[in-house]
Amino acid sequence: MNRDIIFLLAPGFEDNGRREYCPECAEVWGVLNYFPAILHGLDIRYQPISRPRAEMVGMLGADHQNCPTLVLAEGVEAGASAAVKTANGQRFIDNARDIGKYFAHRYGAPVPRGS
Ligand SMILES: N[C@@H](CCC(=O)N[C@@H](CS)C(=O)NCC(=O)O)C(=O)O
Repeated sequence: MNRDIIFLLAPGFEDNGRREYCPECAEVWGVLNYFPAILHGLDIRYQPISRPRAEMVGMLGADHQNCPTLVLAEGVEAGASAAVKTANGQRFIDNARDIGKYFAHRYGAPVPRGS
């Protein structure tokens, strides 16, 4: 199985003089905790809070460093509802709610309510 790549910030990082977490990354982790089978299809790559996020820049370019971002595995069908963008020949989804919709499409997880 070709694995999707997901870029997330680590659960706790130092910024603004305190420890913080990224609420949107936590939303993704909430879905993964509900439906852990999705994890088999994912390659999780933690990024630093500081920019540039070298691994993301290398893959998507400097304009696409949002976390969470999911990069679709090659050849995978994205599904009609997914907000897929393209950069450097890679297809990606850069917000938590649309990543949830993609999980529903690809892995058969429930759809986020309201979407
Ligand atoms: N609309 C995005 C927003 C996510 C967001 O704001 N992520 C922050 C971290 S909490 C981020 O990576 N911002 C870009 C940056 O820090 O360079 C989503 O829903 O996933």
